[in-house]
Amino acid sequence: MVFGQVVIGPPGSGKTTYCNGMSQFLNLIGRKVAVVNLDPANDALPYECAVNVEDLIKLEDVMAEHSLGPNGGLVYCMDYLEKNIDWLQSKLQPLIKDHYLLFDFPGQVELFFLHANAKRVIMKLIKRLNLRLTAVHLVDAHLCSDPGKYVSALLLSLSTMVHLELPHVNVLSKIDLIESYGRLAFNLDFYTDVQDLSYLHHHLDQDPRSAKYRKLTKELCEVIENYGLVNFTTLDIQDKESVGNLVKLIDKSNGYIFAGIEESAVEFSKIAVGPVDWDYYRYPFSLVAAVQEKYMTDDESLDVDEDHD
Ligand SMILES: Nc1nc2c(ncn2[C@@H]2O[C@H](COP(=O)(O)OP(=O)(O)O)[C@@H](O)[C@H]2O)c(=O)[nH]1
Ligand SMILES: [Mg+2]
Repeated sequence: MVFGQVVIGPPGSGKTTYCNGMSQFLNLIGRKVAVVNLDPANDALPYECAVNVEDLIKLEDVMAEHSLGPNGGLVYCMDYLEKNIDWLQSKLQPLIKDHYLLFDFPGQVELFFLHANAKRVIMKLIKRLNLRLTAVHLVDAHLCSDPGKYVSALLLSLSTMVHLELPHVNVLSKIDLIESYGRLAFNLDFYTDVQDLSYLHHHLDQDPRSAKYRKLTKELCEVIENYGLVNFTTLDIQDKESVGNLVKLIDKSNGYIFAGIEESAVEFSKIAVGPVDWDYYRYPFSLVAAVQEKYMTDDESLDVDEDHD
């Protein structure tokens, strides 16, 4: 069984930095990590990547050749990757024996809540290579500083969860910068726990641009609350404790914490079918003797064998 993470989120939310930091952290705790760059426009990679989609296709070439803009170009690239899934599979095959995988995806969010090709790439890999993947969805924490932007982050997170159908962890990234955006309208746990969005309405009214969409925003908040799926954890990629807490969550979501359980299940079944070599169903000899002494006369005494027969 091979475990890993699908790292997604809007452009600039910190995906590439995350893959770099996360791979170093996982190395430190003894996991062999392979980072797979699936962003065909990811220039100047800070990490050493085990597989690079740019060896297959480059966004720049696609845009020039097919007169496409960056968004159309990326949809084309994902389509091309799906058609050439055998190429990716052959590159990953030697790694899956002993590596933990980190997939660095492009930031075009519509690839993950609208188009089907990125999802199909992921699903094919899961099926062919028996992967256990968690989607780690990064959203810049600065979106919390504006109620309208926060609602759009919630909506994006929800639609990505529903579309991808993977174990999913939403992350407010760059949390170390949150104070630099001014005082938040609520405590941080209001934004992470997503408990009662009705408190946002008052703040939305204060901005004339948001007030215009009051009814729409209210309805959207209700949709988000009715699903009850979205919450966030926070991340400062430079803080080991913050990364460690996130690793624990991800390990729970994709089952990494149960990775050794298959072996122990085999061990357990060996014990279960084997002969019982201890008398777990008998009263201990000392207890029987005590009962004897208390309730019975000598000639009525229980016949207790030395070897507990
Ligand atoms: N302060 C801070 N900056 C970060 C953090 N994560 C990413 N960044 C910065 O955010 C910018 C965008 O990051 P990048 O990884 O390229 O984002 P991507 O487009 O999602 O791959 C870079 O300048 C990073 O240095 C973080 O946890 N804290
Ligand atoms: Mg990137």
